[in-house]
Amino acid sequence: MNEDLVKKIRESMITCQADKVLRLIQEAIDQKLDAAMVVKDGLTAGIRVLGNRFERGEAFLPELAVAAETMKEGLKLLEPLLTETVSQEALGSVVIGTVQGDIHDIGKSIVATMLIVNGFTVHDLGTDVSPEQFTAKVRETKANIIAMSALLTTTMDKMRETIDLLKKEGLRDKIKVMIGGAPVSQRFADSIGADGYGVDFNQAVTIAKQFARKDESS
Ligand code: B12
Repeated sequence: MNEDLVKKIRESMITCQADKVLRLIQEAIDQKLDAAMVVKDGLTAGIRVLGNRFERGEAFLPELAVAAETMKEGLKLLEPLLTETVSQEALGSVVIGTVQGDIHDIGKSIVATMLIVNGFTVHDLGTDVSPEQFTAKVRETKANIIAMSALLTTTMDKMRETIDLLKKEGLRDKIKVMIGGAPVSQRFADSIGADGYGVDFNQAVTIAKQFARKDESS
C-alpha cells in the first residue's frame, strides 16, 4: 500500500503531473509515510528517469522545468516532517553550494536539509558558487566541512579548482571536502583529492558524521 503510493509519486513525476504529485504527497503525509523515503524513491527516482529521457531526446526542457518546480513544491510540503527530529548534537559546520556555472540546486538543497536535521550548522551559498566564494566563506565561518555539488560535466572541474584554491590559501589541512552530484564519482573524487564522495543524501550525512568523528579523535 505504502509502496504503491511512493510508486505513484514516481510515475506522476515522470509524466509531469504536478497537481497529482502534490496531492499524492499530501496523502503520504496523512498516512505518516517516511518522508525521506518519499523524497528518495518517489520524487528523486522520478526526476532521474525524466532526466534520462531528456538525454535520449524523449523529453524536453520545459518538462524538466515543470518537474523541478514540482520537486521543490513537494519538498516544501515534506520539509516539516524531514526536520521534525532535528538532532541536538553539535557536529560541526558545513559550507555547501553548487559550483560555478551550474544552477541545479535541488539535490544540494536536500543534502543541506539532511545535514541540518542531523546536527550540522549549514552555510548554504546557493548555486553558481565560485572557488573564491567557497574559500572566503570557509575562512569567515571556520567551517570543518565543505560540500560541493555539480550536475554538469562541464562544471565539475570547478571542484578541483576550489580544492586547489583552498591549498593555495593554506586552508586545505583545516577542512574536509566532500562532493556529489550526478556526473561525479568516487574515482573523480580521488583524482581531485577530495576526502569523500556521496551518491545521495544518506551518504552525504554518513560521510559528514565520519569526518566529525575523526575531528573529535584528532
Ligand atoms: C531538474 C533538472 C534541471 C532543472 C534544474 C532546476 C533546479 N532548480 O535545480 C533545469 C530545467 C533548470 C535544468 C537546466 C539544465 N540542465 Co538539467 N537536469 C535536471 C535533472 C532532470 C534532475 C536534477 C535533479 O534535481 N535531480 C534530483 C536530485 C534530488 O538529485 P541530484 O541532484 O542528483 O542530488 C542527489 C545526489 O546527486 C546527491 N548530491 C547532490 N549534490 C551533492 C553534494 C554532496 C557533497 C554530496 C555528498 C551528495 C550530493 O544527493 C542528492 C540527494 O540525494 C537532471 C537529470 C539527472 N539525472 O540528474 C538534468 C541534467 C543534470 N541537466 C542537464 C542539462 C544538460 C541541463 C542544461 C544545460 C540544459 C540546457 N540545454 O539548458 C541546463 C543547465 C543550466 C545550468 N547552467 O546549470 C544534463 C547534464 C548532462 C551533463 N552530462 O552534463 C542532465 C544530466 C540531463 C541529461 N541526462 O541530459 N535541469
